Amino acid sequence: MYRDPSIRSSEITPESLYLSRRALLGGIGALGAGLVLSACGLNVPSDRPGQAVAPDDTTPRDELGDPANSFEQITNYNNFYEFTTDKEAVAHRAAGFVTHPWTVEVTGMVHKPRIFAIEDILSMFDQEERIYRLRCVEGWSMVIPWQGFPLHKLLTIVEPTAQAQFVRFETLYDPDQMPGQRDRYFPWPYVEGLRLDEAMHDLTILSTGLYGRTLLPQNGAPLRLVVPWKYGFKSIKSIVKIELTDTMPVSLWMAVAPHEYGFYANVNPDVPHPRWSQATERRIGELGRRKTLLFNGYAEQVAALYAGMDLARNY
Ligand SMILES: Nc1nc2c(c(=O)[nH]1)N[C@H]1C(S)=C(S)[C@@H](COP(=O)(O)O)O[C@H]1N2
Ligand SMILES: [Mo]
Repeated sequence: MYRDPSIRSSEITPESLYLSRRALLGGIGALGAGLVLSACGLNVPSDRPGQAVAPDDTTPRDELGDPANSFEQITNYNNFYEFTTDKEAVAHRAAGFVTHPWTVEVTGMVHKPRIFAIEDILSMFDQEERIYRLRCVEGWSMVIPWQGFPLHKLLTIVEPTAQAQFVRFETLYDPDQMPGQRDRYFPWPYVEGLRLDEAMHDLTILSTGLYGRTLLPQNGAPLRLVVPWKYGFKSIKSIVKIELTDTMPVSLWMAVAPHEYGFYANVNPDVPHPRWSQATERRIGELGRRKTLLFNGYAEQVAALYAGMDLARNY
């Protein structure tokens, strides 16, 4: 790889590597035991989510012009309960997580069920860059430059049958590696689900990397879902199984607290969580709060999926 000899290696951040690569490529710039839980959060987020890098005109930006969070922030402030509920300890606790060999079984109501090795997935699908906002249901957000590919490409290959209406995703179950799974309060493994039309939407991706680097364990290596118009908990990490079904899947959070976390979980400033408002959010690295956007700012692309639906009832 080309290195500018005037830059000391200690100054080469993942962002600068990523940006130089982009430039080379011509790219542009109610709860049991009375426990009170929030999906993905036991505590109020702290204010030390990793080092910020002041955005400049080389910083990747989303389509609204919002600058991406730094690699440091994105990889050191995580929700991944299989490792720990402490957001700033996930990176350390997940460091030795074995993501190779890895297979993803795609099964259920499909004509061509298949077990993909992660290498197959990486070689079969071109990796695209998608700079998306991620809004956690707890009230914080980031902008993340993902690499990945649309889920519909994988689903098309396995050919869903006419009966298939939903897609159910499962994370690895391995308490030896994921000590959080010894916590019997949660019905492991982590499960999430989408309606088939949501899963086929072009904004819905399977991610394999960020900032031009292979995904790290804390971000859901080697393969995680990203659904940018839904609360972050829908974006399930470290997926081992994808099942097409005619039954609405029950996600881990629905099982734990059904009146707080529904199947849809679309970002919506007008539908408060039972215990807090969703009208505003704290962008990691910013002071103060900003207004939360309907469907996290992706309404133009996705509102039609929910035409005629009561979004307060279908939370
Ligand atoms: N398997 C699994 N997937 C998960 C979670 C989790 O605890 N386990 N947390 C979710 C939540 S609450 C959020 S906000 C995002 C955070 O993704 P990030 O750490 O990559 O920013 O991952 C989601 N995916
Ligand atoms: Mo979250």
